[in-house]
Amino acid sequence: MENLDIARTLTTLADLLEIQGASPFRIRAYRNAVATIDSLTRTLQSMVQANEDLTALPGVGKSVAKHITELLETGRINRLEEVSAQIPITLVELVRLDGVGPKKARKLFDELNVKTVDDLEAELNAGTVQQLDGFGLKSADKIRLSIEDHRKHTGRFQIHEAEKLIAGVLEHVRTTPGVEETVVAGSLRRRKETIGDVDILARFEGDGTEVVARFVSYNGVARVLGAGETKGSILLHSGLQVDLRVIPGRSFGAALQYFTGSKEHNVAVRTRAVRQGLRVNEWGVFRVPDDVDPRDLGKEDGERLAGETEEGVYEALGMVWPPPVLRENRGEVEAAASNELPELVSLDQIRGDLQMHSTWSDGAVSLEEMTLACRELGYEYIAVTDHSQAMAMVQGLTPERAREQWEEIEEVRERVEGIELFRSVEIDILKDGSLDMPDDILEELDVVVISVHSFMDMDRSAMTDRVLKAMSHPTVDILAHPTGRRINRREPFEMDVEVVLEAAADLGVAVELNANPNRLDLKDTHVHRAKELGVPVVISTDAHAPRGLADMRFGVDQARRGWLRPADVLNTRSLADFRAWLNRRG
Ligand code: DGT
Ligand code: CA
Ligand code: CA
Ligand code: ZN
Repeated sequence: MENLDIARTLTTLADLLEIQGASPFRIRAYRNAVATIDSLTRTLQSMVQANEDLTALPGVGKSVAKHITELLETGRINRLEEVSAQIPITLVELVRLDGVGPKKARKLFDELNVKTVDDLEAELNAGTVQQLDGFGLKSADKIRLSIEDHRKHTGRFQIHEAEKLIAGVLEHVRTTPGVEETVVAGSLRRRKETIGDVDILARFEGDGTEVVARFVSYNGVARVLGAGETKGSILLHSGLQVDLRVIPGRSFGAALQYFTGSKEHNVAVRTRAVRQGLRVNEWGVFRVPDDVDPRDLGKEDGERLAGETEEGVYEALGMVWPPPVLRENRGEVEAAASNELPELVSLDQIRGDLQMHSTWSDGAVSLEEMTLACRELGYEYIAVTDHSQAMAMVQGLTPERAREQWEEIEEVRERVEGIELFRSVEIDILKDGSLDMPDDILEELDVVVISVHSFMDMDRSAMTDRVLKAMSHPTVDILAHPTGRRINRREPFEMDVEVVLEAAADLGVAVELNANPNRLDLKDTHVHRAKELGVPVVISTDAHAPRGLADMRFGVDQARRGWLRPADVLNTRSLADFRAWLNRRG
């Protein structure tokens, strides 16, 4: 069982207890433990096996440690079963809807016997929810929208979740006798922001039955969906499906090419091949004799031109190898054929991080600790961007506190050598498009980062105008998480992204690609458009603790999916060149 499965089970228990009205301290105990588990680099399974004391982990007390051990040893938590005997476990789905908290879920259950999202939708349609105390028309509308979002998203996993869930499976397959190589294909290899299912390939000669049998025996399996000679399919406890194909070496490259996809990319590649009198399939590239109808051919008939390596497959088709992140049929097939693929940005080229938070607002550690953690990563410069005062619930900076923070910045600059710490604030774009900081402060900041955190349900033209007005303030450097989306949780707000990007180009404002895997905002196709318009892109983590700084790689993946070269990404510049950009307006 993976850490993520354990974290999800504890979250379910916490949600149920909260619906039940349990003590906030108990609930917080579970949630703190979940936060710790999320950041662990080792598996709880291995810790329990080694008889380690789980209570040594921050936020993990005796009773939570007992639950974890019980779950790992028996596959269940007794306490969870007791609680779910009293209130239906399906209510946790309701709590996760925007607009329904634990109290409302409880009320819906008590008064209307709503147990599932489907029940809730039926009651909304019947008009009964609107009549409950504390609901009303407006909140009913909001719930209706979040049900729609929920429906759209169920089934796809976020990339970081899929990565964590798959680690144990991969290890299990990799250590199977006779397996020479194990690789991930499909959308996860293309680094898509969400993953439907995970496709893995194992290189193995001969009958694959035993490889598949071992694959489906993995201890995280909730259900075996299929097991044959060359392929198997499993469902993990988390609901993630994993497909395995067992492939011999002579076809491994062709299979990798085929199962990496995307389907659209493959169709375009195959169409090109047919024009050249060639046939590509998951077993190789073959020359089709002129007088033969390809439909009469067996899977490996014809003269074999390639199949062992992926590079070989593309080469046989007259193409250079396109990085998997580009394989979406967005021009990469033609570019690979004319050797005009872009040289993509990579993680090691990133020289700074320009959005993160400290204890001055909602971050977990001090300005100095964040700075030290960034120096550890080898960065040359950073901006700690605490929130402005409109974000009152996280103690956003008033102008006075911003000035106080500058004093601390001075001290940190003196103590920490080898990295430049810029003066910065993540300034709220207020409802009318003005900035949540007076001009005298804005003028003295090194990096002005602006973003929307409120009134996200404005109509499209009002939101577009609001952001345009904010960007036109002459001190603005970076528009952060421009569309406000939360993957699988909140749709982007209504806004004309094209108009905003055009304005950014005119005004010399950069746009952020927020690397947090919950955001990835701007998304890949939008950063591609930014590049076309010549708008510089900044990849920032928005870290709220040092471990969040490691999210940079998720942002870089999306930048690569958007065809960005190092020159398109502002924070690949050297400190001197980045400073020159900051002074671009003279
Ligand atoms: P996902 O799982 O929805 O996140 O997306 P993928 O791209 O991983 O899709 P999946 O798992 O259905 O299939 C894996 C790869 O297999 C896909 O990217 C390309 C290849 N493939 C699957 N079905 C077809 C097909 O009907 N035609 C072609 N040409 N390729 C296919
Ligand atoms: Ca897949
Ligand atoms: Ca699949
Ligand atoms: Zn923000």
